[in-house]
Order: sequence, then structure tokens, then C-alpha cells
Amino acid sequence: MISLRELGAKIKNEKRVALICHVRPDGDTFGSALALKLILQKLGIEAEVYCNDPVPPRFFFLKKIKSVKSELDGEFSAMIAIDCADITRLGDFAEKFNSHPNTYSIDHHISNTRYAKINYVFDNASNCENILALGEELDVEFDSDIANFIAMGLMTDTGCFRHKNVTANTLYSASKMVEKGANLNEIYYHNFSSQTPERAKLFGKTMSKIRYFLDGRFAVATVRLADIEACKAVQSDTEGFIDFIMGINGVEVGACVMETQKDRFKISFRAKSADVNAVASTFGGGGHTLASGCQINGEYEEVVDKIRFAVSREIPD
Ligand SMILES: [Mn+2]
Repeated sequence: MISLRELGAKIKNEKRVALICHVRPDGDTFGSALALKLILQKLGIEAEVYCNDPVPPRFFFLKKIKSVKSELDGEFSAMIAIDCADITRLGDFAEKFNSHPNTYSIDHHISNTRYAKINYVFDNASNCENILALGEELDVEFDSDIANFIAMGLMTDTGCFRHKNVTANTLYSASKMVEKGANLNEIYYHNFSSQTPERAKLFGKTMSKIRYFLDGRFAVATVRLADIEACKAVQSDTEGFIDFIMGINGVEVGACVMETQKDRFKISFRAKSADVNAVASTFGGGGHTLASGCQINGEYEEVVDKIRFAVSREIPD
């Protein structure tokens, strides 16, 4: 792999750079790309940020998010993939990326497939830590916009500094960004707290009827189509429900069972230590050991019975 110093020396020579975020964009890919854009502009390098998917509304509080483009325009001396573990994460931009003679990948996923000509992959909690290191290597003075973008990646990829991936470097980076003017409270509000009254209502309705199985070690939250309708909520409002369940004392495995159509359910699993990848695989789904998902067709009680049985085999007595 290329060193940080070599990366900095190479990037300094670029003229016009395309910074490409991943599809289904998150706070780290936008934070990394927008911070790097401002860093490069301070060095007199032209830079634009692109994403093949639309910008989700939770990012609208950032004025500069409007500059993210959905179509590649003009010629670039280099294309840089930001926070993308593999080429499919670039969406429809993958083809242009692959045929460009000068490509970089700046990423923090250990699974990164080294698909670019120049790969800088460093296993930090967030890719924004890599961009911060690069900005320091390039000797750029950070302003409050850069600090806010870096801080957003730090916070969103660590669940607001709560996940196991947080290191001293993550917190030290956050400290430096606060010093440069980052507003952690505002980032927290828009990325983790802000919601519609309809979602709040759906949350209450769902949590008031959690079902417990296997001596309270398996908790199931259910969202039926009728619930969503009654609360005037939308399907995506259920995001994060599963994480709440995992905080309930005694719960080893949690499932959120969401009815997407009549007799069709999308199920998310979380575990403290059990293998829920194995559980989801039973039904043709998958994911990670501690976080997975699947779809099951059938009548609601039958579906719950099926997952209860599959989970019981993964929870030790
Ligand atoms: Mn990331």
C-alpha cells in the first residue's frame, strides 16, 4: 500500500479531481468527500463530489451538501473513490472509474478489494480519520466547514462514539475538530435524534407490544402495515428500532419483523454474541454475525414461530 506521504505528494499534482461517494450514502462518505474537496480547493486543485444516489434529507442541514452532483461532468486528472470497499459501491460510475487511467481509493474497510490504481486503505473507525490525516499531511489549515464534515463521519460511523470500533485516535480527532469549530450537537441532532411525529408515534406503538420468547432472551418487535397506516408513518421510519430492543435487559437476540406486503415480512436481527448470520441464512438472507436480515413469506404467527425456532438453536442454554 502507498504511504500517507506518497498519497499526499501524488494528490498535490492533480488538476481536476472527481470525488466519488458510495451508493446508499452515509455521513462518512459525504463527510470524507466534502472535507477532501475543501482541502484540495485550498491547494488550488479543482474538486467535485459525486454520488450515484440522491442525498437523503437528513443531510440537508449542511449548506454545502447542495454541491454534490449526480452526473459526472467534464474531464478529470484523477477519480477518487471515497469510503468504497469495492467497485460496486460506486454504482453506475464504476464503468468510468474502471476505464480512467488515474484512480485512487481512500477507504477504511478491511474488506477493500484494491480495485483502484492507487489504494490507500487504513483501518480506522471512520474514513474521515484518513481524510484528517491526509489534510494534516498536506499542511492545510482546517476551517469550521472541514471540521464539521470530518466530525460527521467520526460520529456516524461510530454510532456517536458508542460502538466497539472507537479508538483513542477517534476521540483525539473529534477533539481536534471541535477545536476547529465543529458543532457536534447539530450533527448529533440531524443524524441521530431528529424525527417526524409520525415516527415517534410508530415507535411507541411498536415498543408497547414487544414479544419475548426463550425466557426473555429473544425479543421481537413487530410493525404491521396497519400500524404504519394508523400512524401515517413510512416504512423507512422503522430504521433504528432494532437497536433500541438490544438495550433491553436479558435480551440476547432481537428481531424487528416488518410487514412489507400482505404475507411478506422483512426481518432484521441483532445479537449480543449469538450468530444471527446463521439464523438469517436459514431463510436465504445473511449479513454479519451480530447483525443480519432476511425476508420470509407467510402468515405472521407462522413467521414468528419459524424465527423463534431458528434463534433457539443459536442461543446456548
Ligand atoms: Mn465509512
